Amino acid sequence: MDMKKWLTPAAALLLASAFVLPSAAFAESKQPKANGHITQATGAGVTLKGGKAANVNGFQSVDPSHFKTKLPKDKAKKPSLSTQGITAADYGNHDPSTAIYLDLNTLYQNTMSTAGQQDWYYFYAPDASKLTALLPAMQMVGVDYDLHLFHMNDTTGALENEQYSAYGPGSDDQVAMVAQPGYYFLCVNSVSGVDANNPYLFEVAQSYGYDAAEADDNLWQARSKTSDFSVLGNLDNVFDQDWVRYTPSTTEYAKVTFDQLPTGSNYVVDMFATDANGALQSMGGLSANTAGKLALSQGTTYYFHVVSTGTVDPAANYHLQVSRQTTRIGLNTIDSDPNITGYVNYDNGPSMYKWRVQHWMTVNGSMRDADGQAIAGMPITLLVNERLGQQSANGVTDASGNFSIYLANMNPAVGDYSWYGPVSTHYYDIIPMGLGSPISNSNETYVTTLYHYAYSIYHPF
Ligand SMILES: [Ca+2]
Ligand SMILES: [Ca+2]
Ligand SMILES: [Ca+2]
Repeated sequence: MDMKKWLTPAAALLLASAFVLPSAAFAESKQPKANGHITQATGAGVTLKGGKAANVNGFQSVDPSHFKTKLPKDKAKKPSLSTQGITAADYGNHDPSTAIYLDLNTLYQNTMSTAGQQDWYYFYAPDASKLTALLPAMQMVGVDYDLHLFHMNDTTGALENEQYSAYGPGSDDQVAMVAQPGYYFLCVNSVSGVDANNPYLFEVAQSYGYDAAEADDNLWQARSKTSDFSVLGNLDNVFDQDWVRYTPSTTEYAKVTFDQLPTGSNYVVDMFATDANGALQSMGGLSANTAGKLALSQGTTYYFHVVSTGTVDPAANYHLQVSRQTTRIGLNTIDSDPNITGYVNYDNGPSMYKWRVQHWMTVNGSMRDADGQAIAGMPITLLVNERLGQQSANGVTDASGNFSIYLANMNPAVGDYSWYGPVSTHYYDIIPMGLGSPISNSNETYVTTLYHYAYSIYHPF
């Protein structure tokens, strides 16, 4: 079978990033075009949809004996590939009881007659295996068909374990199911528009040697992970897509590693963030044996999507890891009113050096990870607990991870403490100051104390 004639080209895998991507590994290098799999999440704007309601009555009223009688394969109703551009034939298979028998690993085509129509098929899985149903996107603008896959309960005849793929117009649909021997049903549902002149193409592929996370071939089948996860999986067939879902419980700075790949493989992992409208926004991707670091926001759902852009090696695993990285905020200098600014000691002990401030202050520092790598574009908040109230100001790290935060109007100090100097007595407060970011946990904020200068009184001797 020549898969290429019905595979859609991959869309751009890399779009503008909404996230901080400090590692060169995340740079906008072109990903190779996919040609060995169906690409369904074609970049930004794939809206998450729930499964479309199909023929609910039909799901529960299947008589298995009816289908067993059809086991001599009803080839007469099978669309013939020799008839390319099949005309708008209506095979009348619009509910489960009129489903047409399919062979596995065989490419079919059929046409929808009217919008809202469902076409039903069934097939037999002779052994324990993985089933992958494929439905390339319709080319007519706005026409959207979805896929629903069911196992049929041999005893009751009910269609169970519905798995679906409900990507929007222009996106391929694909859904997988780990199967035991038995009958399975496939519904192609025209959920938006219809193209009565051009057929839809579809196939149910069978594969073995799949990983433990299957079936995970689309968003709705994505495996949910918690913080600091590591996945060992494989691509068991050329269409296999492995989706992982991750919603951080706290905002974090994470390292994404994609390695231990089969020799010579062209596996990639694409990353997406779900926006406020539920649409996926591409964050870029990683090619083989690379890693990158990025900030992940609390409560945002991220998806990781592993595919091959070439061949697959079912015997070899890939490794995908997302691990939280520690971060560190460093203080360089604090500038303040020129009359008092400096790093001074108001005590006899060498450990009592502090930055002295009055009227205003500018805090200069940097943010880095445990590897010393600069963290760019990260908001930093400055908090100062003056004796007369708390103040705050904000800044953002630059490309080198440096920040400079200006606090314009400080309150007067009270003068809790005094220091007897050679010419005058200085009165001042000791006040705490902190620096933190959304990705800093409590151990990773920077906290120190300052001398908040109040006034001095001259003494001649
Ligand atoms: Ca669809
Ligand atoms: Ca897999
Ligand atoms: Ca998969």
